[in-house]
Amino acid sequence: MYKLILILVLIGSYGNSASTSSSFANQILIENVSFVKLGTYRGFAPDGSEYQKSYFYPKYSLTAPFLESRAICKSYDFELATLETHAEAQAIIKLAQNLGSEYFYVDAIALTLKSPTDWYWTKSGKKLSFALPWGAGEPNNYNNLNETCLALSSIGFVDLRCTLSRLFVCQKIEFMIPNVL
Ligand SMILES: *[C@@H]1O[C@H](CO)[C@@H](O)[C@H](O)[C@H]1NC(C)=O
Ligand SMILES: CC(=O)N[C@H]1CO[C@H](CO)[C@@H](O)[C@@H]1O
Repeated sequence: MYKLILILVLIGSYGNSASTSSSFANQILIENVSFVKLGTYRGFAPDGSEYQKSYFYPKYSLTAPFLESRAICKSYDFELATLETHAEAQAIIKLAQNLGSEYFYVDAIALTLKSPTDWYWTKSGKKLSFALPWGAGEPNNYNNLNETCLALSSIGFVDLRCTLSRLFVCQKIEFMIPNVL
């Protein structure tokens, strides 16, 4: 119940004002999201843990602002995608290359505009520990629009204004085997 209330609050504050949908309509939309599997990645985290996750994006070109994307992933027991390593970041860009020129939110936000390194995963609060494969000229804080959210595209990562409705990638961690040696 608590979770549902949180989602409604987020939708209320960040609902897509470009459409005529009320917050009630958005609430129904959340209940009817279906996802397409983008792919699976298996690799090693910096601490040596081996992990596998699958990525999903919303069907029917469903787009949402950053916070709403995060809430939608959560309401389906996913989380907005995080990336552990440069190798994983490159792999997900490669997967996105099949999808044309769309932008997909992932879970990071910037504390400094145009900084390629001052980005944090909102899930853990941790700073990115590797260099992101940015698109050419990115992050650029285009038109000084306060682009503090992170998205991936077929040409690399970009900074985006968090209130823009875009596609997004949710993840499901399938296993994480600690490195016990
Ligand atoms: C960007 O953020 C600054 C500081 O919060 C604010 O003054 C400015 O109006 C914002 N610009 C836009 C385009 O939202
Ligand atoms: C408003 C709306 O579209 N609701 C639909 C959500 O999905 C269920 C199951 O397919 C439908 O029965 C609802 O009509």
